[in-house]
This record gives sequence, structure tokens and C-alpha cells, in this order.
Amino acid sequence: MSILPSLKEFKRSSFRLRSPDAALIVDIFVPEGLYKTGCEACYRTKRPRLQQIMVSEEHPRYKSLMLRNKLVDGYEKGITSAHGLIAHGRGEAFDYLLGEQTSKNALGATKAACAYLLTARHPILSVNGNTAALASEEIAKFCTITDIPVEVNLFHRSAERIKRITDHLHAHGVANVLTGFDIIKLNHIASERAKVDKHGIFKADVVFAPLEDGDRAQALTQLGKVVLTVDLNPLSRTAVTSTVTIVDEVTRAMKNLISFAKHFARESNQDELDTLKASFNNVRNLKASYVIMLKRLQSVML
Ligand code: PTJ
Repeated sequence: MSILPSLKEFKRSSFRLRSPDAALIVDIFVPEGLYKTGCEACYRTKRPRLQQIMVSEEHPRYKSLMLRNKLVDGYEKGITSAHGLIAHGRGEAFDYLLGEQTSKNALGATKAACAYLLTARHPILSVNGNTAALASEEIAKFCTITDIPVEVNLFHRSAERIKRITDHLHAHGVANVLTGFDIIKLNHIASERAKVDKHGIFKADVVFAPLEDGDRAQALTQLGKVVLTVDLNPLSRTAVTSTVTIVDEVTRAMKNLISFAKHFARESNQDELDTLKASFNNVRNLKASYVIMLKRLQSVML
């Protein structure tokens, strides 16, 4: 028997809220039986007849649903592209195989990435529509600790989206956002991601680009830059061509990155950071992710 309510039940368990002056009417649907302890979180949407979606913390897929809500919200605000929603689905599939948790090797990669960022001369954090929608708060915290600037760099580039993402990042406390007024076009990139800021990605020696596409990761590496990425798909061209690939979900990875940055800010040790960089092996790290996925598949084989 399905735990999901039928459409009839779903409609019955709805109620309507009015603002005091009755100017705003909000329909709230609380599917009975699905949520045990009331509504801990809600997501507002502009979709007709459905202004709020409640998600209970008790729901077994609470974290996943909240991430989806953030992305749909980003899409409705013109931050995330429609393609970004599909890209997230691919990520989710890989996350399922990883057990939806940070592995030991992902943590090691995050530590190495942090070491690269803290020892760089010109580090930059490249943000796209998915990363902005999912992790703006974490980006703000990380950039405040490290003083690293952000560049908005998009696959589906438009002046409108760049502005919306920049405003969104500012609203979440990211102070230094380069929006690409001083643009240079990089060679060997067959997408709009080739357009980079002269004072950002172009000048950078270390580029941190979560949810990157393979084309640019490869081109940036060929330009002699260190490329750090977050990608749940350890088989992707981005994962294979980057200097450090964190095979983890971007919000989990950013939280861990903040912890490492705080730790290193307290007791910064150049030798330790250099050793971390020198001892990191991306191929070995990716293989460890393949093994995790393989073991998980073996353990659930019917
Ligand atoms: O905002 P734009 O226009 O720059 O577009 C951004 C997307 C993500 C649509 C664009 O860069 C793109 O098409 O990317 P790809 O080539 O689909 O690659 C995205 C990768 O990120 C895939 O390998 C996914 O598995 C992975 N991924 C998706 N969601 C997450 C993720 N990795 C970590 N955390 C996630 N939440």
C-alpha cells in the first residue's frame, strides 16, 4: 500500500490562510499520513493554486526534498536553469550509490582542496546557477573566512541570470562577486563558459568550480591552472581531468570546506598545507569512490 495520499485525500487535507487585510490568500496542503509531527519547513512557490509546500523533518527523504525545493525555488527566481534541474537529478542518482553521505576519501579531497585554496596566489570560486541556489549561505561563510572572491560563470549564460545570481549571492552575504564586466574569451571551450573575468578566472592560479563541465575543466587544466571541483559523478570528464575532485554533494562539501578553513585559520601551517597538496592523488581518490559504489551495489543485489 502506498504511503502517499490519493489526490482526493490530498485535497481534503488542505486549508486556506488569509492575511489580516485579506490581500493575500495562501492555500496550504498538508497530506495526512505522510507527515507525522507537523510541518518543520516550507517552501513557497509561484505555481498556481499551490503557494506552499510543507516538508516534515520526519520525512525519510527530508534533506533531499529540501535540496530539490531550493533548486526549484532557484529556477522560479531565474537563478537555476531548467537544465540545472536535470543535472541535479543525475547527481542524485550517483549520491544514492554513495549512500548520500560524505565518504572518507571525499573528506580527504575536501581537505586537499582547502589546502590549495589557502596557499593560492589568486584563488577564485566559480559559481553557476545550481551552486548559487543550493549553497549561497555556505559560500558566504567560506568566502568570509578565506577572503576568496567569487565569479559568476555560466554554461547557459545571459546578462539577466548573471545579475540575478549576483544579487542572490549579495543577499546571502557574499561581498566580493565578479560579474564579468571585464571579459576575456578562453580558447578550446565550446560554450559560454569560455567567457571569464580578466580579474577572476583568467588571472587565477587556483579555480574552485563546483558542478563544472568537462570542457572547461580540461581547458583550465591545460592553461596550467589548478582545478578543484565538486562532482557526485566520479566518472565524469570533469572528475577525471580536475586536479582535485570532491565526490560529494555540493552543500555537504561546502560545509566540510568551511570546517577545514576554520581549522587552518586557527593553526595555519604552511608545511602541513604543502604536504596535503603533494600527497593528494586524484586518480586514487576517484577509484576509492568507484569501490564505494561497487560495494553498495553488491550489498543490495537481490
Ligand atoms: O547554471 P549554468 O548555466 O552554468 O548550468 C549549470 C549546469 C549544472 C546545468 C551545467 O554546468 C551542466 O550542464 O553541468 P553537467 O555537465 O550536467 O554537470 C553537472 C555535474 O554535477 C554532473 O556530473 C552531476 O552528477 C553533478 N551534480 C549535480 N548535482 C550535484 C552534483 N554534484 C555535486 N552536488 C550536487 N548537488
